Amino acid sequence: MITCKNPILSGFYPDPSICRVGEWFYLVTSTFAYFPGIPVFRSRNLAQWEQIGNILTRESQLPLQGCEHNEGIYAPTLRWHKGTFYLITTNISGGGNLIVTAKNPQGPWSESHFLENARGIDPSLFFDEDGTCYYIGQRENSRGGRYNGDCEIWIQKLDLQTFRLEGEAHPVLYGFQRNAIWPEGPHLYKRNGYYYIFHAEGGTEEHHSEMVARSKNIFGPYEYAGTNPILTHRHLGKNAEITCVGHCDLTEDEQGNWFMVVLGCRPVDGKTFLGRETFLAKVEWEDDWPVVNPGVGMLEKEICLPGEKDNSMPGELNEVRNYSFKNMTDKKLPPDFMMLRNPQPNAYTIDEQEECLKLPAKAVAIGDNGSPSYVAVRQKHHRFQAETEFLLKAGEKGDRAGIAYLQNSQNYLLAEYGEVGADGYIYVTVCINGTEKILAEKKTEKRGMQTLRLSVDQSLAQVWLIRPETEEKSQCIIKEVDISHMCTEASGGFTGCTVGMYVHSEQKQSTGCAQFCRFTVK
Ligand code: 6LW
Repeated sequence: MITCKNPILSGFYPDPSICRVGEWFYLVTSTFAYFPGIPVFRSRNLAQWEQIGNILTRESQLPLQGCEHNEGIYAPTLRWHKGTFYLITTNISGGGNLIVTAKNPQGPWSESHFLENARGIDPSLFFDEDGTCYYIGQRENSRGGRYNGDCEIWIQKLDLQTFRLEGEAHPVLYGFQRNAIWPEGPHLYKRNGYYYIFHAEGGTEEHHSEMVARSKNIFGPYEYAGTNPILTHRHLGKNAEITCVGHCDLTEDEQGNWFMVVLGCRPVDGKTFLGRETFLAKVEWEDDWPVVNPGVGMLEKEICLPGEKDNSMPGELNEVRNYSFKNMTDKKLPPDFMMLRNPQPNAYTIDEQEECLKLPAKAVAIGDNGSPSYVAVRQKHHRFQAETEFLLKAGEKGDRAGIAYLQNSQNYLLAEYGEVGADGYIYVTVCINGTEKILAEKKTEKRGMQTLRLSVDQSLAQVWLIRPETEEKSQCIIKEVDISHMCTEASGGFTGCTVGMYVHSEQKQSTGCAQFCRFTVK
């Protein structure tokens, strides 16, 4: 037996989808405007997960130019059939529903095959026993009406040779008929002669829930379970430890045990900074209906799994993430690093000689709709410190480098170093709903190598200038920044916060850059 801690993926990992091939489970989540798109993880015991890559790694697969922070990649589904992995998702701002395929989940993944005749979002695939592939998704209700949550779940045959839907589209489930909004995130399974549709409902916020319906015929009519919603935390209130639970995907292990991955949030004092995270629950079947975490009916912080601890896999939540850019012979960023939209080939360099990550001072600011010099990881804890050691090689007046902490293009915090004449300055800037405000501007004693630290404790942040050689000389630049505006409840949208290295220039064409030799999050 092994104890599994929830969430299994902490931080911004929404819309999880899972599939198993032999002894390995694979898991993917959505990524919106971040690049590369769709991280892929593997696990043998469902408790310990290792990121083995990203699925959409090329601009040709994932055009994100000009997309808003909450556009780009929506909910994906990962499936395996006869030796091939299929990943289906929606690029909401760049071509709609698409499929990529691979023999190995680590890649290489194919170019995107856009499904020209598939409307809507949240696509999923189902392979029936005879090998026929079906598309199931959510779309605006064909009965007309505005896109106000009145949607339907529909199914259609899909030809995987031509990537075209074939035959008739069958709407099978509607929300408004039952006074429910946003039926979405559907997945289709077959068990004991029944087709099952699991789908989310109520919107991805605090009314989120998971429903199930079944039919002997793939195109319905589907009958909802009398026990619906089979999973929700909405009755626990907005201040429950885990909220917004819904949007699940199921898997069966080699012994025939069933599990679901599902998204949920962990607000503190009504504020969510970590976005929607991935949780695991057990599923059992009674009278051919699913029961989630029998006897409990909700997500649990810990669940007991049948497997064993896997010593070849990383621990649970990485408590310290220490990235040094020395000896990086493959010159590629670790897979958990992300940038925004479509970074150009020269967006970063790993400089072996200087043993650093080099980011150019670009005129694209973090709130702009382009691809700024921002290389980030997800916030995984309510309290954390992000620290980086870097050298700014200013090319122009107004070049700055440091740490950015980002919710979206309207809400962020910057801790930066810049030079004016012979002097160095530390700047702390906050952006609330699109309005930037400088909170601190402090002269430093020393130019050259800088170490900046951002400390976050729920909705409060501090910025420090660290003197690694004499810690007592470290200087608190600002002691109490209110970052409440960075929570999902205030900013809206689908993503959690990220934190990373950031370089910016006020000038259009700076030749400046910053060399980061270390980035630590703990
Ligand atoms: C996802 C959909 C949703 O595709 O949010 O609110 C979208 N519902 O199911 C992005 O996560």
